Amino acid sequence: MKLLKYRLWGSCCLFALAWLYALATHAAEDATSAPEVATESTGQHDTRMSWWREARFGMFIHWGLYSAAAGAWDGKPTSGAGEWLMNDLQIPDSKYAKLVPLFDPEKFDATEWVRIAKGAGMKYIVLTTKHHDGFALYPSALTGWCIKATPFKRDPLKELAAACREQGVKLGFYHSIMDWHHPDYLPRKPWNDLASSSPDFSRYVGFLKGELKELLTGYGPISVLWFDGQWENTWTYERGADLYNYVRALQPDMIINNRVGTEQPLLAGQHAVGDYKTPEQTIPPTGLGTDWETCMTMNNTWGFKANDHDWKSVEVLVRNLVDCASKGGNYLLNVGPTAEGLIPDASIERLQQIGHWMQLNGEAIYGTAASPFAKPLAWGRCTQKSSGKDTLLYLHVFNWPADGELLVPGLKNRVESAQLLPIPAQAQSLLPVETADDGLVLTLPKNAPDPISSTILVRIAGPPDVQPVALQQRRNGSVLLPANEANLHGHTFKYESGGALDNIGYWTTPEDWAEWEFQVKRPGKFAVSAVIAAPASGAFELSLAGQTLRCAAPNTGSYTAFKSVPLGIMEVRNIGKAILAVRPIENGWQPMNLKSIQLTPLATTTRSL
Ligand code: FHN
Repeated sequence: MKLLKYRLWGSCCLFALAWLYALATHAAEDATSAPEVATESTGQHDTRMSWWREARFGMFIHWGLYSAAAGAWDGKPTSGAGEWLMNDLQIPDSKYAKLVPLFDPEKFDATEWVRIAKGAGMKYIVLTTKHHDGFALYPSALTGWCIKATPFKRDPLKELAAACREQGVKLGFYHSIMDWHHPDYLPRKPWNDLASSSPDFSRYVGFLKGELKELLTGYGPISVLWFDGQWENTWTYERGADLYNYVRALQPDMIINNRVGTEQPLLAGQHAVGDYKTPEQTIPPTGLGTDWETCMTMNNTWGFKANDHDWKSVEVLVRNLVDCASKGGNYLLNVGPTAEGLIPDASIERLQQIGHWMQLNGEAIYGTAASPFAKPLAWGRCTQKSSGKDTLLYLHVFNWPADGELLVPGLKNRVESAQLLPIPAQAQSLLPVETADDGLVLTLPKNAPDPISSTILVRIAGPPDVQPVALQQRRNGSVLLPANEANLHGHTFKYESGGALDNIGYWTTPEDWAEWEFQVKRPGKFAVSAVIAAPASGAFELSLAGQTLRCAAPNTGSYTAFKSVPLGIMEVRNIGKAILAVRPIENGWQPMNLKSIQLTPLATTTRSL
């Protein structure tokens, strides 16, 4: 009996020692003093970022236990994103666990996934190793809430890492700071029925670091660490800075996004932590003055949802990629594979078409810098890269000019050459270029090589020299007044840019009005038209050179269904400055998006300027 008591006493002591050691270890790893964020010289930073800036285009993969739910629970579809099912339907952890036996991705083929990404022109992949539900997609030694508990006894991260190495694609890991399952995570979710009675957030942070150590020492070089779920108030500046240092020490060449840092307001002496900014589901109107990457879904969900068929068109996706690059950013486009391990066909179809475009135009994206033009161009976007003493300007033409003349506004450089991509191996196919007082005018073939975005490579001498220019009448006498050149008077409406957007939007206040100032060299009568998108018909007034025109904006079906609408005839009698204004009509006004106003000279006055 005595022996038994001693054994019992002995094992209690051992357990207590082990617990104290674990506490000490986790606590030690959860240093919360305000550490100096890992410092490096600008040159070292640029070296570390260089492959990422060259890449411009990556694949985001949201794959986890939630994929087995496919966006529904007990037959009830969730209205939110697939990976937020547990939160949105307040599913208790103990019930959510019924997904575990359903996650058995027998059709998972890492080589195929990487082939699809590479074929689309994507240079890196970022895979969710753990999303907010806390389920680790790899066999962790720190928790049973991981892939070991499922029927799938392989390690998808190991297979993906090998496939990425094999095909020369960089591998990144997404890892959520927020954890709806771990008993020590705070704030505790009310539906977490497994949480411990005495949660210890520091112990959770020690666990989080333990997971990251497994990931950053077990799968070879990891190129990107994509943190997320940093917005709850338990995640402080100190913890973010400490975690940044911690993971940088494990893989010094790795790039870490800004979501490692807290969302709480920074205090004096604190600065944003992380190597790049991460706008989500939107493309900023201009660059962000630092490295940035827009992440975006192809439909409306990150994690797979069987009933989400709202897929973006290839046109929108390609133009988003171009738009990001033209503003000095990357585009991280998401796929949400099924629990079987398959990327949805609709995603694959789009990625294949994007890949075809990239095969012909990729040089205009990879390794490029932001446009030298202060504003988006009326006909599309521009990217650039230097070439010896020259600069290569890549003109991405979304809207091919009907009259075959493309104005590159304000560009003053000498042009060495201008030609369409892809450059044919045989004869030179140089485009005629003329210098006008408002920029360069390229004469283009009648048909656009690609209806989504055609690329013109213009080699100019020296760095770009772009001067501000007033809007002018074109040589064929027409005048284009684009949204981004409007003077906006009001506080509600604004110029929207990003992806397919290039318009005056949020015009919900009839007091707001817009005007354009432009130069007329040859007066005369003009047919006036506008490119408008509106979900309801409304009335507005045009004024120009002392005349007014009451106009009807049609219901085009939506704020993105743009149509060219004839508005009427107006006359400009004098050479020089003219001002055209658009004002809503009280009572008749309905919000509309306005892309541009066009003045086309009537036949009687048409002759080349
Ligand atoms: O809550 C997540 C969401 O599920 C998804 O992972 C996106 C992707 O960036 N990040 C968070 C929302 O901002």
